[in-house]
Amino acid sequence: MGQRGSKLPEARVLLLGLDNAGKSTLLYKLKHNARVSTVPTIGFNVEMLEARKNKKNIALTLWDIGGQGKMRQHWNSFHQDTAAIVFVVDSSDRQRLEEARRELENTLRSDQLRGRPLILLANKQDVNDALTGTEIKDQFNLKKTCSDRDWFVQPCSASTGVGVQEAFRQVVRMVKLTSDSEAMKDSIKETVHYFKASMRH
Ligand SMILES: Nc1nc2c(ncn2[C@@H]2O[C@H](COP(=O)(O)OP(=O)(O)O)[C@@H](O)[C@H]2O)c(=O)[nH]1
Ligand SMILES: [Mg+2]
Repeated sequence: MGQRGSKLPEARVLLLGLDNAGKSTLLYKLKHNARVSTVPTIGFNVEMLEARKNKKNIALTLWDIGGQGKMRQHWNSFHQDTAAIVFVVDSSDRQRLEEARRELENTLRSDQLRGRPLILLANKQDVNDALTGTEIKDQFNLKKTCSDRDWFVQPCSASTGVGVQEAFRQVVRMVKLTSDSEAMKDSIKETVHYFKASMRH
């Protein structure tokens, strides 16, 4: 009769973004508040973090899925039951910004991610000349792409830790718990809306 029995409401958070964006660094910064040297993720890393939401303890499971080309085809299998999407961008890599934008748009097209909140992390803000959160928001045209979901842009540096706790708090705030009746109602509404739309075709 230990901890195992006391199951907390759990929310799955997907950490997505191109390879080298800083997903693994961010995950370990959050988990251990430490700087660790990461290796390119093959497969995935997962960590559980506890938080408080609506006066309840909840457990967030953060899934850091390998961003490399050959893993991307598996992203879909991770989409099910996702409560929030965290998309990490390397704000200092202007050359791959367009690739990141396309990747995000593809991700958001997934049926299983419909209506899920998006927290976009404009990472590597410690690098000179990095694009600001606002610049990335505009370049990604988030207002338009995310008209059907809650979204938020958080500038941060996974290396120095600046903005990382704020990002986590924002995830907790925006995450939809399925045990939370309001979120459940939203999710039912979305499903009904979806069915109605597909009946018209
Ligand atoms: N300057 C800087 N480098 C970072 C930051 N976050 C990650 N990195 C570096 O970027 C590289 C890729 O990070 P990693 O977490 O492995 O990226 P992933 O492929 O998205 O998991 C590593 O060399 C990290 O040390 C950051 O905020 N600032
Ligand atoms: Mg990684």
